[in-house]
Amino acid sequence: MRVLIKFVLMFFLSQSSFASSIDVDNATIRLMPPNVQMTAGYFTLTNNFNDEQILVGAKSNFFGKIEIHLSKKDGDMMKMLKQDSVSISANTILEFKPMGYHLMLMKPKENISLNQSIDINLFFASGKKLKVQFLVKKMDHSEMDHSEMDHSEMDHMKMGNMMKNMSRPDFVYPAGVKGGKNMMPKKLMFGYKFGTMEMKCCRDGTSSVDENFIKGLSYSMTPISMTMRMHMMSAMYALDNKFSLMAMLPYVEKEMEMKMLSGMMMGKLHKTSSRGFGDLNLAALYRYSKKSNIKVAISIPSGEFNEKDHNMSGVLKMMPYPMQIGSGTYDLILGYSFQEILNNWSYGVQLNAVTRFDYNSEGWKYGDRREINLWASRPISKNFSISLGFDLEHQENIQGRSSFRMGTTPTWNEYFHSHLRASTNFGVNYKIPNSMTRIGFQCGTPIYRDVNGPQMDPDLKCNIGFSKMM
Ligand SMILES: [Cu+2]
Repeated sequence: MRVLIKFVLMFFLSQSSFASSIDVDNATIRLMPPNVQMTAGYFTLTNNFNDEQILVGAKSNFFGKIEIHLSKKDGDMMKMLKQDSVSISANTILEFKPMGYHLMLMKPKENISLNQSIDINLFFASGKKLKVQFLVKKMDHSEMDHSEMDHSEMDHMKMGNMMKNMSRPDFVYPAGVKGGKNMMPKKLMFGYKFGTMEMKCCRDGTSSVDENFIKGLSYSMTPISMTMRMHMMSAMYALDNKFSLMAMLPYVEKEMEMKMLSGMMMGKLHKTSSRGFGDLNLAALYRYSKKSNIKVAISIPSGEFNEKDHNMSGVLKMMPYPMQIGSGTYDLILGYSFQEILNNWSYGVQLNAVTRFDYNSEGWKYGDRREINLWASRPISKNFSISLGFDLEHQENIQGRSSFRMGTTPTWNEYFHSHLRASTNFGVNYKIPNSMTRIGFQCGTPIYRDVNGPQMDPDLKCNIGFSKMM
């Protein structure tokens, strides 16, 4: 009995002396929207002891589960790490605050309301506990931590996974795949992509044809090669978790080498070139699910479609369809992207369809286009990933007829533009450590092509892309 009294006495004494030596101030719980099943608790902890105190956990009748977390910046990402304990050195103050240590309060028994006070017990390694009254307050969301994100449909573990995924080099699509991926809400992202395509003459059906074939079709000129370079500038802003807006503007450079097949200048080579800003693309992205999104875009005819250059005789002439920079038409672009990120690899698919409704003022339009792009990526280190891809594109013929059309070269023939082409692609993604900048590189070469020709056809297409989240 005496032992019991002594024990009880000791318990109360130590309890009270303990409480006076550890002070908790500003205990606050962040008010969350009603459907959110998770929030965070913050407070200031003062250790007046002459030795360190170790916080090992917290419990409350109000929450099904409480964990101690530490938010940490890892490159461009905030990560939350579960802590088994937090040590508070002798005679120091430790702040539990956004972007730092916090209590992760999960599975509330009922909805939390403003100014409600909730008791939470803090447990220390010494075996003591401290009862703290927390007050529910509205906190602004300017600080970036987990509560800024939408918790309504994901639990903490999934969110942790998402953040882990976003810091992976293969989170961003390979450079040859079109952009358009929902990012963090209220974030602005800039992108620059440089693409190049080398084309050779010529191909008809599934086999290549030479200049004699083209001469046999009574053309007096043939293209020999063509190079296309595109500088694509893009900006994306995420309105919220569901919607993002995107604008893309290309600067295009084209060069074509021609050869005279008959007449006085037979055998003569000639180069023509065109350059300028292409068609502006305005897109809305809608996150359809956690792994997929839908893109609806309008192509605005900001690019020139009556580019001229000097011909072999030095006369300024309208250049054929493939050398034009813009389409001259308002076009609808629909896209769908899916990406799944697994433990040590990821894969994705993207579909794109360009539909052109109207003819431009010169009386023609480019054909519709359908594309499918598949890829699989694998991180080979923290910052590098490699990818293998496959794409299939179907391009339709030009419709209508330009009033400047000439019968001298196959590039002016509206029926020599449709093709079905399959390519394999290889790519590398690199995420600059501790930065928000990513670089991607991808090259592809055709493995199957069936063209309406004679038509020029690419041997190699390469893209290098940069993106930076602000
Ligand atoms: Cu947390």
